[in-house]
Amino acid sequence: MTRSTPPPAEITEQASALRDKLNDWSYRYYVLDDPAVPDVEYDRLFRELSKLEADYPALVSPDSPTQRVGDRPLDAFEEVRHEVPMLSLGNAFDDDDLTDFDRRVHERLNVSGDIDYIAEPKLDGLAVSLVYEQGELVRGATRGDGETGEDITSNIRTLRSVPLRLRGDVPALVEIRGEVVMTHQGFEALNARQREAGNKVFANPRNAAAGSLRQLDSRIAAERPLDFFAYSVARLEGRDWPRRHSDLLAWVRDWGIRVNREVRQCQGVSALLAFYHDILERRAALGYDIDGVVYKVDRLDWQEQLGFVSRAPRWAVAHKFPAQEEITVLRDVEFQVGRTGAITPVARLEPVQVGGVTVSNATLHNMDEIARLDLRIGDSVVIYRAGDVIPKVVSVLADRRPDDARPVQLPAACPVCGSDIFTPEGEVIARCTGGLICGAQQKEAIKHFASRRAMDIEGLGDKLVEALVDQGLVNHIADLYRLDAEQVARLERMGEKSAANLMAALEKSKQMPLARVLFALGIMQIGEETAKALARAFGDLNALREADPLLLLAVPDVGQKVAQSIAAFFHEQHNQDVIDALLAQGVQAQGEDRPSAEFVARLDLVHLLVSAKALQAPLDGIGQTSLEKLGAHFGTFAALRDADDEALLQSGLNAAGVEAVRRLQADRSWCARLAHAQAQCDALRDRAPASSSASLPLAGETLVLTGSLSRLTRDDAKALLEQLGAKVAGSVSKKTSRVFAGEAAGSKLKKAEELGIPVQDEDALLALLAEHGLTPDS
Ligand code: I6G
Repeated sequence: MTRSTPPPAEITEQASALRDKLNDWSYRYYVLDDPAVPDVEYDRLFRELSKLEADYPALVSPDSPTQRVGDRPLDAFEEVRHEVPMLSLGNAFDDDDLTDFDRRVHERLNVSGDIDYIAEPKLDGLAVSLVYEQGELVRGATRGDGETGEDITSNIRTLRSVPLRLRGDVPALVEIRGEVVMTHQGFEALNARQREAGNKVFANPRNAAAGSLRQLDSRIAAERPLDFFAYSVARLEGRDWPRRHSDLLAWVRDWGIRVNREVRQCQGVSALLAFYHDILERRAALGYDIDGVVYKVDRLDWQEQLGFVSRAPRWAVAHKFPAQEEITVLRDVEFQVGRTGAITPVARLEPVQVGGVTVSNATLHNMDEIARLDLRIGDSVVIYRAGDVIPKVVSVLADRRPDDARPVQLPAACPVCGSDIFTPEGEVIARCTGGLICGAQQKEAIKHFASRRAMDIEGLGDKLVEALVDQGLVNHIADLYRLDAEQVARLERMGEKSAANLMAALEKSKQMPLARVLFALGIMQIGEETAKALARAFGDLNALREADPLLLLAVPDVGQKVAQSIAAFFHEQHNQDVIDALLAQGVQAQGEDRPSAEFVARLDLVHLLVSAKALQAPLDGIGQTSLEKLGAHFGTFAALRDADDEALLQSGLNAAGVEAVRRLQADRSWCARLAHAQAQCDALRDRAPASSSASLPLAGETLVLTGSLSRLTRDDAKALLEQLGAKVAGSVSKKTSRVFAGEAAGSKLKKAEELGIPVQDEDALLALLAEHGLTPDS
């Protein structure tokens, strides 16, 4: 197919049907608040349409839902003159202001009795104007100064809650006004992404929405979680105006544009006040920031009669809520330890009222955030509190900094257990390394240890762990094995039988394989797969717990972060003590006892040097090829350490390489470390089996299991296949060699078929296992 290939009629129809369906689903989702299908189904059809449009570019229409991805960056936004100015609203700050407003409306209209008002939340976002001609979105603009705004059409087109084409019976022209906001959820997710990418984080959702709408590159705007809510119609051509504002809002909805679901008709001031208090109470749960509510006289003829005063309508008023931002003083920063060992700085503040609540603490996330804010103790800070979200420090008022302001420092030791604090390479969150003994982490550590995929201690559920710790019977995992049946039986809701069962389960868990025990220790970054790889490589716990990170880096899939996390864990004496206690209680941690031949084969001098360089040894200016030459020439670190210039040149190094090795030779601590690591490698090599075991029957195969199996669990199937040397992956890719599909297999099966990967059923799987002497129960 080429760009010029005209689409066949049935393809054109198919694309049109897909577009209609997607637009209809968007309408159901955004306007009716009644999703027709799960998101995955929307995404599936969306991909289908994208594919058709990619194959036949002539099918692409400007109002296709696929045309929301953003366009080329602009140099600047064009100016837009608003034909009907975008005015502001007068404010009411209390009940008296509101009563005055209602009295003025009565007086001007010269009417008595309750007035019909339309009330709705006042969203704290950015006012925008949307112009639709013959139903098609032709322009989106910011408010600007009310007279002139900026043309942000390309950004507005990326918002899924803004239809590119109106539905139903549309007027020749309509200009709709409303607010663009970012939800709390969208805001938190965006800031998390920004933080991760080392980009600027936004102080509040309003700033984030404003920054996103003012992106000259609409592809960036397209990735920002922005939402639109319409609140009025400014121009209407080709049809008569209705009688009421509420009729207009109903039309807007029918045209497929979202109007806030909280809009209500209220008669008289008392109904307005009831609305105000109801929304104020539910403010936190709305999911987006609001700074008040707006009341409008419903009858449009009355609106016209009332007119405007100093650029604000006399027929509407904004009833303001207490502010969500306040200024206060940072008294101190304390550090809290989370259940997973994450160390979080917390701001202790001079108490201040924010949004009607007294705030004296705020989160600071991590040390990078403190550096970004340039925060010192004693500073005046701006606090933001969105709904029931924990308040945040969003900025520092640097010009108010007192002379005695002090910098914030991360403590060297965990404030709960005194273990070292460690910030993994490339991460911003500092962590306590006392995973096994830290009081803040103890319950989580024990629950994880007992869990099914770890030590699988049946009967030791979360509630029982809580009770054991709360009663002081267990402080760390090794204490579990010191429990006796009588102590346990005395606990609430435990009887002799349950206690005896628990004792039996604990006894059974002593025979767990090394990989399970490693996983059960809850070392940061060590999931089940890494635990298996470590167990396979080292074969026993003692070699592993002493290993230098240089050796750990030779284990498949272990990178610097993981290696440093393991080393930090075992470096902590408390953790070593708990492991000793576990072993003393009879926990076996059974491995192969010997390191694997493949692992040991990797532990040569080249590996040590390459890893040392990665861990910042003074080897700058020497590349991989030269390190390989050194490894091949000298064989051991001892030989390299003693080499003179001549020997180094003989190995094939150039002058810069020689200089680099000289620097390494002069670095006593690196020399000692490399010598020690070399000794560890030699010891492992001595214990390794002579030949490689890579000749397992399924070595080199990557398999995927999908659907439900009836004769064995997927976990068991995985374990058995791995015993035969296969890698069992979680998703299908080009690397997959075959797929075993049980009942009701879904997307993985489909993908395998698309990629032409062989698919077999459960019988074939069982036959394969049986062929190699394995049965589900073996
Ligand atoms: O700034 C505003 C927020 C909400 C408004 C507004 C509104 O209605 C819910 N309505 C008007 C008429 C104006 N500003 C001028």
